[in-house]
Amino acid sequence: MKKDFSVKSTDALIIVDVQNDFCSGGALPVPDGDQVVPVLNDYIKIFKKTNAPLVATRDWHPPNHISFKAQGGPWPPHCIQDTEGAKFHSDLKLPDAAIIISKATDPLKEAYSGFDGTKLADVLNKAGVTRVFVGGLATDYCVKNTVLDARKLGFATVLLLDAVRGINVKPGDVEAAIAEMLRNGAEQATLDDFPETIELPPAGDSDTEVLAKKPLIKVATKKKARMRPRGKYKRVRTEQ
Ligand code: VGL
Ligand code: ZN
Repeated sequence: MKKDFSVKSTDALIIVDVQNDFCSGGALPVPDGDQVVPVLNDYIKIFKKTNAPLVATRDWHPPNHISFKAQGGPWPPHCIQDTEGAKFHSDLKLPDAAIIISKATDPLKEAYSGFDGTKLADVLNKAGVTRVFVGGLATDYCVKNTVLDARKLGFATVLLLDAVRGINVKPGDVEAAIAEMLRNGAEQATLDDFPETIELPPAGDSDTEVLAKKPLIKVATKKKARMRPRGKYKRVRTEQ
C-alpha cells in the first residue's frame, strides 16, 4: 500500500548531527554525508508548513572527550565545541525556530543518541509530539541510537531513508543498523511518501534550476526519478 506521511502538528522533525566534521573535508567524514543536505532542506520546507517542532541535534564534545583516540576512544577528534567542525553544514536551511540540542558534552561519557543526557524528550513531550521523523548523520551511530531511544520513549518513529548516510566502519553496518531500527518498530519513508512533496518549489541546486522553467509538477517528478539511483540507501522489506 502507498504510504501517506501527511505531517501533523503532533509530529517533529529531528535532524541529527549535520555538522561540518561529518561532511566532506571534516575530521570524521561520513561517506556522501553532504548528500543529505538538499534532501533535508526539502523535509524542512514540508515541516515549516505545520507548527511541528524542528529539532537539530549536534555532537558537541569538549576537547578531551572520551570518544577521541587520545583518550582511548575509537574516533579522531571531531565536533569540538565552538569550532568550525562543530558548526552545522552551511547549506542546511535551519529555520530560526529550530530547537538545537547539544549532546555528548560530558568528557567522560559517549552519547550517540540525541535523547541521552539532553532535554529532548521533555521538549517533545511538552510540545505534544507523538511522532518523530529522523534524518541526518550517521545512520549507524547517532541516527540509530536516536531512533532506538525514540522508540523506547514511546514515540512513533519514522526513519527518513533518503536523508541519512552512515559510516560503515565494517561493511554491512549501515544495513544492520537500518534493520535494527525497523525491528524495533521504526517505519521508513522517503520524500515521495509525503503528499507535500508535489507542491515543493524546486530546490536550489543546479540541475533543478534548469528545470525551474517547466511546470512544478515536472520538477517534482524529475526529482523523484533522480533520487533513487543517486542515493546509496536501500529499501528494507518489512511486513505490510
Ligand atoms: C557520531 C561518531 C562519533 C554520529 C558522533 O553523529 O553519528 N558518530 N560521534
Ligand atoms: Zn562524536
